Amino acid sequence: MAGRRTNLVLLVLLVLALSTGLLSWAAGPSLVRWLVIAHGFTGLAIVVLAPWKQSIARRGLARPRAGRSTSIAFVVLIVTSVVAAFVHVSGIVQIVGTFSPLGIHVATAFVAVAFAVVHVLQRMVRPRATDLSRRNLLRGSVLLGGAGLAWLTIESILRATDARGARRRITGSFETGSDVPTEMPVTQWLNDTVQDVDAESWRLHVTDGARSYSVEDLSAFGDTLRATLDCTGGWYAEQEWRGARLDRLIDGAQGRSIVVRSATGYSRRFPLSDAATLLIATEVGGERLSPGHGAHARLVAPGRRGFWWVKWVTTIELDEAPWWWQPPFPLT
Ligand code: HEM
Ligand code: HEM
Ligand SMILES: Nc1nc2c(c(=O)[nH]1)N[C@H]1C(S)=C(S)[C@@H](COP(=O)(O)O)O[C@H]1N2
Ligand SMILES: [Mo]
Repeated sequence: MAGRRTNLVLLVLLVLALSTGLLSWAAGPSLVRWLVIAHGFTGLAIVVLAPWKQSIARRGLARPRAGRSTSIAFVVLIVTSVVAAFVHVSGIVQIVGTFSPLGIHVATAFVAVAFAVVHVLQRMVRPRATDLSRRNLLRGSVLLGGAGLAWLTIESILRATDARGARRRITGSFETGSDVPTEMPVTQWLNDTVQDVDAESWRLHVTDGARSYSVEDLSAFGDTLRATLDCTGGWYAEQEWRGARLDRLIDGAQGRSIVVRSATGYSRRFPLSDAATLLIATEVGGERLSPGHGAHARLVAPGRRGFWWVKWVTTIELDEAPWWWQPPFPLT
């Protein structure tokens, strides 16, 4: 019956929405645009299917049984998540941080995943070979077409009305404080706290060769870089960064990858071949970094999302592990 197929398609779309969302955070500049668009398509396809799912849900709700409250919590979370996504896309609410529309979108989507797992296990549906019939594939293309049309309609309305949403970057982020570092948000990935350390005694340690640098040493390198910090929370800022290129700090050191570690323990690992494109910054916009933005040294990682831009850097380690030997996203 048709309800079974609708549920199966929803399952595929939920998995795709979750994976394209997460992959868009991990992707580099060449892929991110396509992942964000694919994410919009899958999310909108779920919305397009809502009327069909609504009649299935009505039928299900008419027969009270175990799993009912899970299903209801799941609808509430998914609807909240999608509404928050549309608020973000429109650009009408300008909050940054945990309670930004995008923050709410992602948080409710993550919680919804847990309920989705329970819902699907409790209401398991079996795929059949005939689900891949020519007729159903045609239906699938009509659904994709519908999602594409919805996407184009939304983007055209944003452009035609010159809404703030039309000025989203390819990652979906909004410009906030470019060239005005004091207006750039201070954000942490999860639970790090701002470090406020005396500049005189502060040192950056490079483990291989046991070198260490003071703020003045780093600043004296005078390397500059214009780069865009793009937070997965949905904002970005382009700034003029100044400090020391990472390859100059580790000159001659051996290894396959570089771990850039914060005083807080937060760290990210990079391929050694990236060293010349990375900057250990001591200044932004012509001023010393503020504690919030990572004083006395923070990493500038052009083309990578904000969570790679380690703040309060105190150690740089080289070793033989490959760069991908780390959790895909920081755990603190
Ligand atoms: C957007 C995602 C989804 C939402 C919001 C949603 C919500 C609901 C709600 C509110 C009900 C009625 C209450 C109940 O019977 O538990 C329901 C029923 C059901 N759902 Fe879902 N669901 C979603 C996705 C799925 C998926 C992916 C599957 C399976 C692969 C599925 C399978 C079912 C089944 C089999 C029923 C029972 C229908 C009946 O008894 O006639 N649902 N769903
Ligand atoms: C699994 C449930 C999810 C659903 C149903 C969903 C659905 C949507 C929808 C409908 C949009 C608006 C698309 C548009 O109008 O172009 C959207 C936008 C967005 N979602 Fe999700 N999403 C989910 C999970 C996630 C996750 C887990 C992430 C991140 C890890 C994420 C990140 C984003 C981002 C960054 C945008 C903004 C894209 C833009 O500005 O064009 N989503 N999502
Ligand atoms: N040590 C440490 N560095 C960190 C983070 C963190 O939580 N801890 N958050 C990252 C994230 S998610 C972003 S977006 C940027 C934010 O930099 P800003 O606060 O200077 O704007 O710092 C990155 N560097
Ligand atoms: Mo971030």
